[in-house]
Amino acid sequence: SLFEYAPAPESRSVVDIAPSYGLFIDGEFTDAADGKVFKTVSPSSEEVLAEVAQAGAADVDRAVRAARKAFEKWSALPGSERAKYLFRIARIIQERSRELAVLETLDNGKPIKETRDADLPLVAAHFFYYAGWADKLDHAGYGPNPRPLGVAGQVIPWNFPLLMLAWKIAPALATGNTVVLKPAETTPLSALFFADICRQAGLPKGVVNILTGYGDAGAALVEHPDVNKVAFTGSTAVGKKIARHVAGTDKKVTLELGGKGANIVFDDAPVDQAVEGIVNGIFFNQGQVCCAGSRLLVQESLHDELLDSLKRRLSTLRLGDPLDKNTDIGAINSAEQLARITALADTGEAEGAERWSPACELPSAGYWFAPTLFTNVTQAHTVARDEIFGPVLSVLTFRTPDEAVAKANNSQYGLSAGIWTEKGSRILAVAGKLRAGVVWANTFNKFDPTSPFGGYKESGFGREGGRHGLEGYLDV
Ligand code: TXE
Repeated sequence: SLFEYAPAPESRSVVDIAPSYGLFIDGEFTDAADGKVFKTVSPSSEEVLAEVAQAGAADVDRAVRAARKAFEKWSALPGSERAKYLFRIARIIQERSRELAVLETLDNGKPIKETRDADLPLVAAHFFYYAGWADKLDHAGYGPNPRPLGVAGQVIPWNFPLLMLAWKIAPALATGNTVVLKPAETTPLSALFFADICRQAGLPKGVVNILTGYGDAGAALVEHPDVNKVAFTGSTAVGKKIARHVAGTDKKVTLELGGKGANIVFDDAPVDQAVEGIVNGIFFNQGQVCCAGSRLLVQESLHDELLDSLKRRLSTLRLGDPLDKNTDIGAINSAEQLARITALADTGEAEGAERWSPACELPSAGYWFAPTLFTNVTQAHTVARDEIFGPVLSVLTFRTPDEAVAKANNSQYGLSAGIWTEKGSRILAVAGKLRAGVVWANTFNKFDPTSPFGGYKESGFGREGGRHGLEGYLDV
């Protein structure tokens, strides 16, 4: 199918990384106004991949002005014309998906199995999906002539660099907005390759602008007076800062923040299938996933059997070179993130939770963390409450469905949850009581561009994906 196209990548020779890259403003690659640059390294080897321009406030201003100018023409195009560009971008992404998968694996550290089979197919799927909406906005259920907001300032994280870009840029362009996007400082490369794809697709200048840089550039973008819409995915702390700023302006905002997803396993669950779902839920992308199933809630009567199976399965996971097609667990994205994970895991141990990891050798270079389980965890433990954003699973138990729901909802976050049971009626009853933006049943971490995604509580607000994802970019 269109959405599953993914040729098998093999080696890094399929991607040609230049020694240095500029900012992408008004259709051209350009140096930062003050000439600043920073290096991006491969987290699996600490090898410097490239030097990248570091945007400052003057560059933000230049990019926003380019986007504003482009907005007049872009928003006036018939939707069917915008759709053509988006379809073209989607097809080029498919054609270049082998190269992009290897690039993403190098810059992010995640296994090629994931970039090839999950990230890239989903990136293309988002562009196809929103291309399809561009000429049907009158029929989206928002009344006639919904109108674009203007210039969208978008700031994204490093865990799914190209996919988060697709989640942000595809709906913005389909609805007639123009974009200034800042990728995360540890993963700038795929966004710059995307800029090249925009040129290849003949996208009019200024419709998409890419500013590589740090949080100060993100803040300058969010605070620029000529930005009409802010879309952010990242930490809850920065999300709150952004919300405070936006509250004093006429900007629209969507925020997709942290999570502490509960994966609830009832004693009638198919154990082997549940074990695969638990592994996928917390070790996919080394657990650096906002909707990760980082809390396992298992019914008491199944606890010992499930934990035995889970430990056996974890002992078979292969950690190592992310470009190896057999690798299950890649590198942690940065030294900072590794330090955060390490500190939280140490806190878990200090607070008395029981720590377990399978025997596995960590490579000497790069940033690595072994898959880790915490058992004997109570709700008071830090590892049961804080987002760890790493390959660390906290195991809690429950006796009744009501207790499972109460524990799952006992979190500042409300992004995701999973339910494992043979009983359909129980799935519906429990799902309806969970305060989580997405609830999976007998599966986990399944994504689809047609489904809205977003959080309750401190996981943010607004929805991305699906028809709901259009709403954040339209005045209706
Ligand atoms: O996030 P930041 P970090 C969580 C996860 C992780 C923690 C810290 O728990 O351990 O956050 O990660 C830009 N104004 N998530 O430090 O700083 C920054 O340059 C505007 C969950 O990487 O929020 C980057 O592009 N932008 C999450 C982006 O924000 C600012 C994904 C995210 O970085 C800014 C990532 C500012 N003041 C981390 N400061 C998820 N929801 O999936 C930084 N940035």
